[in-house]
Amino acid sequence: MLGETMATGTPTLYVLPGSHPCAAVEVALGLKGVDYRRVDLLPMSQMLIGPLRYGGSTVPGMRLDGERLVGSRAIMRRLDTLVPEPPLLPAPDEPTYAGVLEAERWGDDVFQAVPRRLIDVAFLRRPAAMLSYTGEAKLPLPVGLMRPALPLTARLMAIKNKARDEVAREDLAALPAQLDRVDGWIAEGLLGGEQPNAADLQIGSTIRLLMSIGDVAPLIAQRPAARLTRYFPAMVGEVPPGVLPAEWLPTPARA
Ligand SMILES: N[C@@H](CCC(=O)N[C@@H](CS)C(=O)NCC(=O)O)C(=O)O
Repeated sequence: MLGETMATGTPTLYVLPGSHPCAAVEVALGLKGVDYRRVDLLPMSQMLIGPLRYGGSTVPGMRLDGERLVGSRAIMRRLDTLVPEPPLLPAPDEPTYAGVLEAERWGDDVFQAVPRRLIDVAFLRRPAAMLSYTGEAKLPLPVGLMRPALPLTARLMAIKNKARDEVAREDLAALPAQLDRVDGWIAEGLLGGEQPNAADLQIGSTIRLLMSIGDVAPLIAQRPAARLTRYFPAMVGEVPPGVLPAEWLPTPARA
């Protein structure tokens, strides 16, 4: 159902299978009861298609009548003006307003890239794992045709995201402190409420993707941060345990 402040048409959301900021926006659309058309893009094709369809080269992107929106935060802001209830941010005069905005910014600018790089490095080692993330996506190519292209796609994605072994090792070393920060925000009440805010969706979608990496999930599972995944449908896709070298992983005590 579309709200009254809505333009007339059904929005179109452009996504990549498995993309966590896309999952965040899809949950927000669902919370607000906005019907939308989803277009599943093939990895890397968004660089060609995105500029034409929604004016950007990353996903999520959205077309809303003539309006073009790029980026999960921009789409979240627009959804709040389109359909104000339930709001994705506290009211500006509430004490948590600035904190939620800052958590959302960090979730987008810093934390979002972590599972992207870790998964890219894992796909370089196990390209076939990429297919598990396609789930029910309506892709323009049958899976059988995609299979031979997986190793090259994995390489291109890793180059695009600057994902290399040493960067993945740094990401894993930094992860416990990042999870402490998320747990701290939950303890403060900025995150983890009954109704998710924009920061819950931004950070929760990243936690959910991180937990699809078999070697990383045990570092998170016992933490409050793991509960942020409850706003989302079950994750489709998995990198099996053992793909990332054991010596890269922080010891559970430090995680
Ligand atoms: N931080 C932005 C960018 C999102 C982003 O980088 N999305 C990835 C997929 S998770 C993407 O489009 N990757 C393809 C590329 O960078 O070419 C947002 O939240 O919208």
